[in-house]
Amino acid sequence: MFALSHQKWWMFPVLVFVLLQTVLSLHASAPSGVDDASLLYRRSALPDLYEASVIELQDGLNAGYFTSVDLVKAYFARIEEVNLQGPQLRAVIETNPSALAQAAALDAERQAKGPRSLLHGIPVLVKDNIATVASEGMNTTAGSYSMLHSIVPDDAGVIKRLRAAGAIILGKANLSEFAHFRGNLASGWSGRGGQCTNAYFPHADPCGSSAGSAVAASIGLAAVTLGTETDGSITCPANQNNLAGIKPTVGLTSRAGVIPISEHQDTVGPLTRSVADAAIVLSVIAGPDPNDNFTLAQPSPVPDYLLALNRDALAGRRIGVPRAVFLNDSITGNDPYVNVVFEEALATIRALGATVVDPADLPSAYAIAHSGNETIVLDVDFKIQLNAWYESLLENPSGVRSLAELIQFNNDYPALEEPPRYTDQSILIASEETSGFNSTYYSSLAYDREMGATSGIDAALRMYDLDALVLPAPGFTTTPAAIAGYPIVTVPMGFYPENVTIGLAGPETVYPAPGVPIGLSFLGTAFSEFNLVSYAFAYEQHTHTRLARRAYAEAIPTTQLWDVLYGQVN
Ligand SMILES: *[C@@H]1O[C@H](CO)[C@@H](O)[C@H](O)[C@H]1NC(C)=O
Ligand SMILES: *[C@@H]1O[C@H](CO)[C@@H](O)[C@H](O)[C@H]1NC(C)=O
Ligand SMILES: *[C@@H]1O[C@H](CO)[C@@H](O)[C@H](O)[C@H]1NC(C)=O
Ligand SMILES: *[C@@H]1O[C@H](CO)[C@@H](O)[C@H](O)[C@H]1NC(C)=O
Ligand SMILES: *[C@@H]1O[C@H](CO)[C@@H](O)[C@H](O)[C@H]1NC(C)=O
Ligand SMILES: *[C@@H]1O[C@H](CO)[C@@H](O)[C@H](O)[C@H]1NC(C)=O
Ligand SMILES: CC(=O)N[C@H]1CO[C@H](CO)[C@@H](O)[C@@H]1O
Repeated sequence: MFALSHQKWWMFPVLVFVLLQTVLSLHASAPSGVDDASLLYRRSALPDLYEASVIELQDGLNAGYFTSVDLVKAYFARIEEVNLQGPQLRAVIETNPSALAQAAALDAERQAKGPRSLLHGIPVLVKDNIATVASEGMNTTAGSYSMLHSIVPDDAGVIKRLRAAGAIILGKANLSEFAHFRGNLASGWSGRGGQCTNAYFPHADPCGSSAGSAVAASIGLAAVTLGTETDGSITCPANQNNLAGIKPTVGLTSRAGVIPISEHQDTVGPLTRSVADAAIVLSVIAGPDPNDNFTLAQPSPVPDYLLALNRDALAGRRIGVPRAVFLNDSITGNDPYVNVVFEEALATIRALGATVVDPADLPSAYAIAHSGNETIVLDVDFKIQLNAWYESLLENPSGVRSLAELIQFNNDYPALEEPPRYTDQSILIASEETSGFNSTYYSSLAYDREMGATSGIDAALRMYDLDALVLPAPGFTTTPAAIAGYPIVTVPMGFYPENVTIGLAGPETVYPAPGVPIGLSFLGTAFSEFNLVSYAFAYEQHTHTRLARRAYAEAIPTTQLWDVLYGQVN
């Protein structure tokens, strides 16, 4: 079945909701001299930015109800409301000083020639490890002061694709510094950005490393956002912030211009409020890039992932549950409630016509749980690739030109990079101690491939004749896909109950906590995103879990397009 009719269908409840809000609050903000009926009509045509989909925004832009300039102003105001004021979510590190001018140009182009794509004039926030040319006004730092004011040689490959599609880069999102490859630090903390926190419970862990991207998407600080994953950094924040997230196959989306951990595992993907939005973004950012040769091996052409949005996609499919290790709380460390909601999700998947094959264990499950080979590969790759990153910078006022100098820089500027309780840089040090590619490295790399793919995900898919695997998103779920370079698509599954035992996640953050979201992940073989997106969409459309719970009141920004069009925001 086809995508757009469904999107119209599920827009309906949102429009009713907006209409109700309108009726309730119209008199409070109606400008004088405009009659109520016409205002009611105009206001009801505006999407609520907390939940607005790309299609709704695109419809409003095409209908002339608002412009991209209005959208950028509204999102800027929303960022300001909750980022440093209010609950200080610290989701956004900086905003784009050129965004309004870009929006105006894209508005004019829409008037003259129509939209270039579904992302024309749509504001996108990207993780601060994704490069944007400095002339535009923003830094690219992975959250580290060692790269402040540095000049990158070019836009990242995914940024070039976003710009070509007409998207507006709204700003840079906070992250776990160096994509959580610095030390034993709380998720969502960076020297430049401070501690990002979750919008579903005060001071809750946002998970990382794409923490700011996820928190921003969860409460509508941008239409959609981009994150990166090496092992868990898109799927875990998607899971913990009530979002759809796609961790693409390594080599589907370009890593050129992305501050690296490892070319063997890094990948760029969307974090969005719906699977449809994620499919729209992936369709734009996927594709070959001569500057990242891993992308040259992908199947051609890039699928139109919108065609995967089929509500009935799970009917007749065989979905496996790799129970050993991945559903064992004493190994995953998950709160027992995760498995409670997961069993309910399995019942839903069965009810949608799939055969749930349970268990469908990975032959390599225990080997993966006990292996240290992933760390060996990442430590070696990071040093080589980060050194190359510093060398590639056209200018770097901090003077840092290598990993060794980064470690020294952090120690030299403790007020910036080693404030109390955020001092650890043990991963940087372990990586610095490696000595390049040798036989240990190559055998670890081969072992990872074997455990993740051949004796792992691919073995289970083949042995049980499966279309995909399914697991709760938190815990150990991401590792087989990480070491195999395989995709994961995550969707909202549930929320921790009010009586969950609150745990500590970091010096300023808690997890689990009441109301914090829990996600469901679909896993598959290389380049199976199209099918995984379809299963995630079917599950999402029949559960609508995201809509069952909103962020806590103070974490919800109040500025709407209405305030830009007729109110105080300008
Ligand atoms: C980088 O960040 C600094 C400090 O926030 C800011 O002053 C500057 O305009 C930003 N952009 C560039 C390109 O340095
Ligand atoms: C990419 O190019 C490098 C050399 O520039 C080569 O060593 C590597 O094997 C290539 N990788 C792929 C996946 O083509
Ligand atoms: C879960 O893991 C623990 C620790 O490795 C092990 O003792 C236990 O037998 C496992 N449980 C199951 C059901 O496999
Ligand atoms: C890495 O994998 C090899 C098998 O190739 C295994 O013998 C070794 O113990 C593993 N290393 C670590 C650190 O786990
Ligand atoms: C390879 O290098 C690592 C450090 O990067 C070292 O621990 C390991 O012993 C080396 N292996 C061999 C076979 O020399
Ligand atoms: C929370 O409440 C539910 C019933 O509402 C109960 O089944 C569960 O055991 C309680 N959990 C804790 C940790 O108290
Ligand atoms: C856009 C924004 O709010 N940026 C802030 C991010 O955090 C840094 C460090 O606290 C502030 O200096 C920025 O103003």
